[in-house]
Amino acid sequence: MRLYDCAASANGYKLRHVLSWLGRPYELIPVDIFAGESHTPDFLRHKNPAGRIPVLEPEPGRFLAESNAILLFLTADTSLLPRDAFERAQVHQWLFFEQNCVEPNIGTARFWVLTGRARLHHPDVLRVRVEAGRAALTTLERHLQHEDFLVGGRPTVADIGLYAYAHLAPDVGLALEDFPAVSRWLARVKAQPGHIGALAPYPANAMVSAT
Ligand SMILES: N[C@@H](CCC(=O)N[C@@H](CS)C(=O)NCC(=O)O)C(=O)O
Repeated sequence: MRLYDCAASANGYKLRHVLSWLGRPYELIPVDIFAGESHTPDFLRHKNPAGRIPVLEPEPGRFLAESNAILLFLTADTSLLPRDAFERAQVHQWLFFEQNCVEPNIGTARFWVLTGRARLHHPDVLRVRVEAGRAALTTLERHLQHEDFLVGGRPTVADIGLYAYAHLAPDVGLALEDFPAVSRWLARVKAQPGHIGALAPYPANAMVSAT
């Protein structure tokens, strides 16, 4: 099994996290997305027509993109994906929420801030993303005030999917102290076996210069 990935990607982090949690061996194929390696004709034709990582190659010649689709594929038939249809749908609920409300806001704002792209936009553009990220954390806080994990009172792949960008919120100025139930949940997920530690920083070729 191969994972096409970039060490600075939090979408990729989800997959490295779940693969470590499940103890599944894999070959990591680094893709320099900042040098255009995910937009070559071969990558677009065979790996992901969207030109993005992460991409999983579970067997030679079959490629799957979209981090949360890959999470669901990797956890099928494991204890991280509930067998009960309703609980499974709740896992989907949180993974859709992640792609709709968390990743495009906290993830995009963080990318802009940490690579110098924030200054290329009107300040309101960044502010809107950060405030939408705050709203997403508020949603999580409301749910986690009453739950130890997102679904069914035990760790599932939903926790892995949501952990990736939620734990990075401080990078865009969203203090986790303002979200105590989210903070306790992040610590609970981090304490599970297979935790992989910090995400790599953006590489030098991701940065935009000040001039
Ligand atoms: N919704 C996708 C987003 C993937 C994505 O945005 N990947 C970024 C890195 S985190 C990427 O490959 N960017 C390169 C590009 O768009 O050219 C997922 O969850 O996998």
